[in-house]
Amino acid sequence: MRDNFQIGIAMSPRETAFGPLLFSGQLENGIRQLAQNDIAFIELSLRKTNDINTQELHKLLNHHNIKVTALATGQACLFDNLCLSNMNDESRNIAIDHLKSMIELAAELSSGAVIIGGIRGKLTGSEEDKKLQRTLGIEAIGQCAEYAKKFGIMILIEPINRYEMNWINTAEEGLEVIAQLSMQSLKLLLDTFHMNIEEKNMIEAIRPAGEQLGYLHFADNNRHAPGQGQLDFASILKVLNEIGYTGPIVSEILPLPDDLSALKDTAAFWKNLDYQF
Ligand code: LER
Ligand code: MN
Repeated sequence: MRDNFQIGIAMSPRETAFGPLLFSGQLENGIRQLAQNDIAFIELSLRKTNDINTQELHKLLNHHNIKVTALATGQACLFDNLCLSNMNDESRNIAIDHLKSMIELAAELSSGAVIIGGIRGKLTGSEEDKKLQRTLGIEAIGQCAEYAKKFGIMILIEPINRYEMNWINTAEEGLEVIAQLSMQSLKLLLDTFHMNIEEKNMIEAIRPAGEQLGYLHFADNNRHAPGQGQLDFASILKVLNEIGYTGPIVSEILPLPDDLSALKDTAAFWKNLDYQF
């Protein structure tokens, strides 16, 4: 079963107040631990493109035989106010240019995807302003997806729960935007932590995504490693099998009780998996 997927863990090369990332500021240690625990993929959450030294990272990844699934981008909106729904044209264009550099970096790292989650930015102000911000944000996502085509990079739209984001909260809303833009380079990223808050029925929310599903974040309901909470991962894996999903499944989890234990909990979850479908 686990061979159907690219199993990974999300990390941040720089120390960050953004929580669900392991080994923040200790990338070398994190990569070594991935290799030692038989996990072959990493997702990198970057605030700036120069959070990493590409050549050094290449060496490290090659040495441990680890590949990058995707670059996550939310930190730029959270900490530097680079957000795609910004009504100010100049600020929004800086955010778009930042994402274009992320797309180039993803290509350099042979990573297949760039994630658009928190970098959308929260909609603010009057209802009219919010509507405009949404329209501008969707247009910006389209520009990124267009740019990504040249590099063979996938842009992943991630629905995020209401406490962190006020547009595209559910799988259905993500699929609507993907249908609206209708671009091959756009796919859906589903995160089980957010789904547990927003979806009426997680399984029935995953099913209609079908081939549009490009990526998954696995975290349990408490944002610990899968298997450390109450979510029914057997049913989730069953529906993934039904829709023929074979992409990345990345643990985006809190470093609890500590980084290494959370990594090992993820490794154990996949090692002990004995679901037969
Ligand atoms: C990012 O992948 C995520 O899941 C969000 O919680 C970001 O705000
Ligand atoms: Mn996520």
